[in-house]
Amino acid sequence: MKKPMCTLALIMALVVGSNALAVVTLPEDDLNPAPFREGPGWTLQAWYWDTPETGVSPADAEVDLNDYGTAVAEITVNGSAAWMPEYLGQTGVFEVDRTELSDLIITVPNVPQENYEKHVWVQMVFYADSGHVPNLYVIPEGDYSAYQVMTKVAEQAVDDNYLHVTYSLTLDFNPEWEYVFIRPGDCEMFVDSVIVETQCIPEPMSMVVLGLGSLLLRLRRKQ
Ligand SMILES: [Ca+2]
Ligand SMILES: [Ca+2]
Repeated sequence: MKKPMCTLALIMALVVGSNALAVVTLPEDDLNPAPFREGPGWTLQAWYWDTPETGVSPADAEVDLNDYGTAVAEITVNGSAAWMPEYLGQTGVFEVDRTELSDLIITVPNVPQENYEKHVWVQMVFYADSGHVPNLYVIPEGDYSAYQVMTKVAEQAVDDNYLHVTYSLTLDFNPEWEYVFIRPGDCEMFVDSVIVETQCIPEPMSMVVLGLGSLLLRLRRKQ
């Protein structure tokens, strides 16, 4: 019985070791990292839109730590929406104007398998008139009828105008991909940056089966 325990300890050490080595450093606005950062099934994608090259829509993630595909941020516009190189002291800002029916929609690909739970965590820096805070929704696999409202979990000022706001949501299933749908509350919103993190949690049973499977495989190779 000693051998399996040693193998298990080795696997645990490898997992813990590789996590401890990986350190994510983002350029800016990472004031409230997801509690599940760098856990299993985790993704991170971020947009800053700070240069004319990145200040476009749709835009691939500028920081892309998503093993399952490339996340895309798109400002959908009915009237007009504009990228500005600078606005009220922040660099590279997108205007998303509800009175012009514009929204910011982020598509996040994910692990293509059935899992039993999914976490979504969003940090956003923006300015809006009269302290308005936008509404955030998660739209699983683009099905608008299945939308879920994200909960605002933290808010802090980054300067006289801009707010850093954190939103969280846990789904009780795992869509293969989702929209993070950002809609200003009946006003203009000036978005400086968005950081999205997700985590798909495998079922406890399949974790056990996976663990046993790799253990058996290792034991077999040893023989
Ligand atoms: Ca900024
Ligand atoms: Ca920016």
